[in-house]
Amino acid sequence: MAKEREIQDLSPWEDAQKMIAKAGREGVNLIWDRLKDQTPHCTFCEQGLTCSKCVMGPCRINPGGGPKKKYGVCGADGDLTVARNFGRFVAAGAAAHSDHGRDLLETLAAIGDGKTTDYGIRDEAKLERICTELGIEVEGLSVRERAKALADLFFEDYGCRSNNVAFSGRAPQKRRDIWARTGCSPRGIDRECVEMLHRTHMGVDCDPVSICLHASRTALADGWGGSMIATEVSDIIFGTPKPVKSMVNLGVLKEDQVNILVHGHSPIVSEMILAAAREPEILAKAKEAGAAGINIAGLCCTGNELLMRQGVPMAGNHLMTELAIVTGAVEMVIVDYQCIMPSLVNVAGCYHTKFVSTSDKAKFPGGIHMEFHYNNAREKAREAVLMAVEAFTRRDPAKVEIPSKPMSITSGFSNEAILGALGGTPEPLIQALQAGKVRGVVGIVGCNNPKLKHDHVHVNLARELMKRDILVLATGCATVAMGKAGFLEPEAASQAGAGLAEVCRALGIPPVLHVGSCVDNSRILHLCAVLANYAGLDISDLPVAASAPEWYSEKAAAIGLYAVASGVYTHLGLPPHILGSSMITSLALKGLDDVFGACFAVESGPLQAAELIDERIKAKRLALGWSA
Ligand code: MSK
Repeated sequence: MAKEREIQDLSPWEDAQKMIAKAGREGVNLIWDRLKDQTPHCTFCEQGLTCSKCVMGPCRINPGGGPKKKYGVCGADGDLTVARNFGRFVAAGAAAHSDHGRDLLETLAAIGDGKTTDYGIRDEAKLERICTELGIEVEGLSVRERAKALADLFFEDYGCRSNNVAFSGRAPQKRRDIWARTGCSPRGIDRECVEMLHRTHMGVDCDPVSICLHASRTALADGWGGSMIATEVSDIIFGTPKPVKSMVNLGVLKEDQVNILVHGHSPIVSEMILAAAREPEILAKAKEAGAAGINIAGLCCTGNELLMRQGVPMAGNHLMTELAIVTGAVEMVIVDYQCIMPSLVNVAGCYHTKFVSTSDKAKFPGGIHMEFHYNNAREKAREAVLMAVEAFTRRDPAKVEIPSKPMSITSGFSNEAILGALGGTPEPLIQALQAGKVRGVVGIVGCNNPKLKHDHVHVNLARELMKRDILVLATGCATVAMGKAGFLEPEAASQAGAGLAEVCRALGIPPVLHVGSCVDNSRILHLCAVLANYAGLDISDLPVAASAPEWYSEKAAAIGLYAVASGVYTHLGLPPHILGSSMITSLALKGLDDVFGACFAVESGPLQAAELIDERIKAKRLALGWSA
């Protein structure tokens, strides 16, 4: 069992610390235990210098180790090996986001074709707006016909397009010119991912820089393609978020209720679970089982989706997923895909918790698989919720510990909500930026990583940026950290610098805005484009930055790269596995600035990271002729 001091070093939060201690007492193996078992890591892998892409190898490249291991069997050197590995890493992330987007698209098409009654269009105005934006003539078309036409247009974006993905037209012309000049204009989403696999096959693209540029193109196809489609189509089907109150941390679990945690990324399953849990007949069954009700709470990004649109409380982020089950109060964890640790099946097995998977793409041996489709989702959701009700009767009260009181938060800041708060135009934000009341805008996004103290960099970086009058937009697992720290309430304006505090108070908004899940980083891209277009600038001219302080996933790498390729300076708390190549490392930290007007910075200290970001914002402000 970890000692008290060690536990405090793992996470700053009371709920996490208590559950790590409980897991220790109850013999539950956690992510930190496994990290310890895996440490020290292989230094070749850490540096991106291993290759197992063909069976002439596997090879370990030692660029400085004399001729013997300088090259892989095929002759690839360290730079090429690192580039190939990184290219595939980014493509996997782009594929994950974009395949999530495709599921939303298939649901939209099913609505259009009249093949589902479980799903419909909740935001008809947004459907019309996006159709019109993308050149679909809506006059005379029914809602279903519009849905079908939009789905067909987006399906094209996934294919063999040789022109650009539809939403890339949102980017400023100057940005699109850069993409065209550098061969990075994103074409079909699947095309870019497949081409990356092709290029990195042995004997295809042997130029590390060329591979990195294609990685940027692949990432752009995610940001302006797959992720943006996922966000916009989710809004059309499930409603565009508007400010909503909710709660966060493990205290959102209810001792007297059936607790169901939704985990993963897509709202397709979680929205149905929520709807089923609100049905009177199902609630009656829960009462019969002795429960006061059914409590749905979120984990990770499907939690963010439900929180943004429905105000459903958040139980926790990535490093809290095992710990949520350790409370002994969770009847079911129901998942779709991405960021679901396979260990959850084992942790659930230590309690009465049912672990249910729902997608044929994401099966978990030892769990229960219930396949959800657009034509059976409501029925399957009812079945799943009733299974959780039954599990409630087998809960062991002696094992239940709900460790803290929940924190209140405000969520739901879609771009529509932000622009709405500004009176329908970006002008007030541009004016506040120009006047230096808001000195800049930074997106703090992404995951947790057990190599770093849980949420420590998220919280301390955001605190420092706020003090410096920098507005923070948060997505993904970072949002939970912000909520637990109290930053997602308007009262947190008291912790901001005078200028930002004044703007927040005038608008009644927090200094950290919850803007969604990880695909919703596309909202931030879009907002940057709206600001740049309005001001007649490129995105790289704006005093904006991004940060993924505790990232771990391939998806986060794709996000970071599409941010940089879109002109947004991006801080990472940990480096990707590229340090084995000084050429790729200096391209990431410096060279990309010459290509895209933005580059990466790596820094694990929150205050140092704030300093780097602030320096960049100052430089952008001065270049615009604004005060630093
Ligand atoms: S869930 S990708 S740990 S943000 Fe989107 Fe959280 Fe990162 Fe997964």
